[in-house]
Amino acid sequence: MMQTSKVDVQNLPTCNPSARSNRICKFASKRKLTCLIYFTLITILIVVGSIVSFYVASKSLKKTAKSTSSSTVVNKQFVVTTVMTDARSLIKKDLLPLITPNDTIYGVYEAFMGYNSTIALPYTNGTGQYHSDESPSNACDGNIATKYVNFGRCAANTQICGCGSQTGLHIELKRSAPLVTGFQICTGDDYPGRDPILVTLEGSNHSGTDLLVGFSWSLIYVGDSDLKSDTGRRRCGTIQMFPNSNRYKNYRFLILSVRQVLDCAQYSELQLYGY
Ligand SMILES: *[C@@H]1O[C@H](CO)[C@@H](O)[C@H](O)[C@H]1NC(C)=O
Ligand SMILES: *[C@@H]1O[C@H](CO)[C@@H](O)[C@H](O)[C@H]1NC(C)=O
Ligand SMILES: *[C@@H]1O[C@H](CO)[C@@H](O)[C@H](O)[C@H]1NC(C)=O
Ligand SMILES: *[C@@H]1O[C@H](CO)[C@@H](O)[C@H](O)[C@H]1NC(C)=O
Ligand SMILES: [Ca+2]
Repeated sequence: MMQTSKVDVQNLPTCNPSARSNRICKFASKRKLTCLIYFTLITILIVVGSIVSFYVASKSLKKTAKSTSSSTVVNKQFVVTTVMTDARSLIKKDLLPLITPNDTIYGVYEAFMGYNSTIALPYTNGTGQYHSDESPSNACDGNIATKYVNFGRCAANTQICGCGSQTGLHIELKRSAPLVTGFQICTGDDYPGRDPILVTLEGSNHSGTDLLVGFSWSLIYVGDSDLKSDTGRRRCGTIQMFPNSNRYKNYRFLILSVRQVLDCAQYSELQLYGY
């Protein structure tokens, strides 16, 4: 759950009224209650999504999972877990890292799965920008010592519920449309509160400015980043695997929530895995 203990939620600064309204949060800083509702809704969404995708995965993978088909007395949860483990160990050994430093990366904000996004620019007045020394390409340079910092619609040093969420990047891959079946993200050098916790991954075969339009994107994954328990700075979560049968040329990775109410989201690396 969200940790808000270090932030006085009653006395959060008010939001910039000129900024575009947040589709799911509506500037939840106004009230602690609204903030709680925001995160409760997201949590429900993730739980339902996870259950559905695990159910679908277990159906489609049952044929290949010989070890479980012979079991007679097993509860459903056990079958699902075992099938997924088998599938993961089969898939993982041939996985390729798909992003290279030659790929084109665009930072975005005001971005939510299925909706339009806005291109983020280098930090000027601190609103809707990424840090000029900590640009989107830092997330895909293969170097854990460099990070990508995005303030979303917030100004630096504000602490408003939702800062850093609805930020991210989209990538135009140089390679021909791969099948992505996993991703991995790594933490930055400081502020555990900025770590992405819930994330989304979408794919698209559109190009150019169409990639800023929500309809261009199809959802591939919504859920955990695997950074929920903080294992330290400049550390990577395990590869998060998911069922997917659609190849795409371009990918959009967005943050739904970060660990704490702070001014931004940050991560040192994002890698996609597949074939
Ligand atoms: C990046 O592009 C350069 C120049 O086209 C090429 O030499 C290099 O092999 C590419 N690197 C990767 C990792 O694809
Ligand atoms: C920040 O800069 C952007 C682009 O230069 C501008 O559109 C926006 O109004 C500015 N915001 C504030 C709060 O000054
Ligand atoms: C999304 O972008 C498209 C193309 O610019 C625009 O026509 C549409 O109105 C936008 N939708 C929203 C909800 O802003
Ligand atoms: C995207 O394009 C690639 C080839 O460019 C194609 O193989 C793939 O099926 C397309 N994806 C979808 C979902 O249509
Ligand atoms: Ca990096």
